[in-house]
Amino acid sequence: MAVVKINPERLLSDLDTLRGFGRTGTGVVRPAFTKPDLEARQWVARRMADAGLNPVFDPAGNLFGLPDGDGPFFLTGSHTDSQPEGGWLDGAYGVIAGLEAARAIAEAGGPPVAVVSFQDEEGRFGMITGSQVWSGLITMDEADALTDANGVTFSEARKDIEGWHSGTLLPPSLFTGFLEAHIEQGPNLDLAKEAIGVVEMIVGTREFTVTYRGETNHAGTTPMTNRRDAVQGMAAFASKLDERLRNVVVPSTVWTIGRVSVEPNASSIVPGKVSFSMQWRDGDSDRLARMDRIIRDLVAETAEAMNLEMELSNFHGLEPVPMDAALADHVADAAQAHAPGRWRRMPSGALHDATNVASVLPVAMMFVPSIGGISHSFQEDTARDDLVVGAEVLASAVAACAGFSP
Ligand code: HGY
Ligand code: MN
Ligand code: MN
Repeated sequence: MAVVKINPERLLSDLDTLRGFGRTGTGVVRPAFTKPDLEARQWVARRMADAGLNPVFDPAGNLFGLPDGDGPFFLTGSHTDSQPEGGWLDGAYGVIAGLEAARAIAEAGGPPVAVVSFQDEEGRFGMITGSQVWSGLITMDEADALTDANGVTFSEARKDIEGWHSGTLLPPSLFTGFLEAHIEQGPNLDLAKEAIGVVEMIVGTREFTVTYRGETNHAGTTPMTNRRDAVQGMAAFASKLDERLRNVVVPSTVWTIGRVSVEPNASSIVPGKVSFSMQWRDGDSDRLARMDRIIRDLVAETAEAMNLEMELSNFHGLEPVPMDAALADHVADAAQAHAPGRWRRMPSGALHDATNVASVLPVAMMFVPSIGGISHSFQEDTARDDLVVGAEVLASAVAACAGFSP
């Protein structure tokens, strides 16, 4: 495996600069289309231009760094938007390591490589929204109707980039394949003291919002036997869920109630309404479907038992996606070259833009370790040596995917 030399100082310096946009303690607050996100996007565009790439925004806010010429080009990158409370490397690592790979390959006399920062991977408005639009999996109109937790629509939010974008989506035919580097966001590599994960597949997910409506009432004068308490309904549902899923799930299956809103949300009022997100993930489509049935039945059974009205809304779903074997083998070869014996093939429990891009291009992914497996948290971090080794592996793998061996 021919290796490509990167510039570690340049890589780390760009990562540290990107961290400054929306920096909050050790993490970042940079949700899609917020001021820090837009400023970060403009800075990444400038760094793409510094690397000889032409920065192009599309109407969804996806930012591509395109080489001169007609292509097609191999594509690498990830996203720079963050969760409401995000880590400094989630997505950002793949964009900057991708930019470093493109620069290093060009400096080694290799072929031009394109770089992308997809918009709203973290789903402020939906679920990996920017790459879903770019891959043609949802229309721009469907995306525009999506709203965030405060009711802001994607359409309203993207008005801020009105004058930036080219007006059209770049055709997937401009690219030959996509390789995304990302932090693992889980504990496996860190525990095993390994440096690289070669991703074999990305799990699928299902999600919807459950709303229970009961009766708002006085917390002091309403007898316990006379209440229609929406929060008690959610509690009853949650307390039975693990047991109901026991015979369907496997150790790698996960399910989460992550967002809860209570109305009127006051300590002296029996809550008449609760809305909560119900999300589950697994590598098997059939298992996701069986869990769907069990979860819906338990939502309804609990509503019935506690005299609550129920509503399901905000449905999102992604099927599990296998990585392209040939591209994954290039990643494995590069891992062996740069981190011999310190890499493994593994699934991704996190969702990524590669899931959507796989519908139009061959894709692969690679991971670097997350310290303590922590992510989607201000505490997210990766050792700087691991950041460098990962970028070396990415550059050599992208070179091989692009048919170049220096
Ligand atoms: O939720 C996810 O797995 C991704 O990090 N947005
Ligand atoms: Mn991510
Ligand atoms: Mn994330």
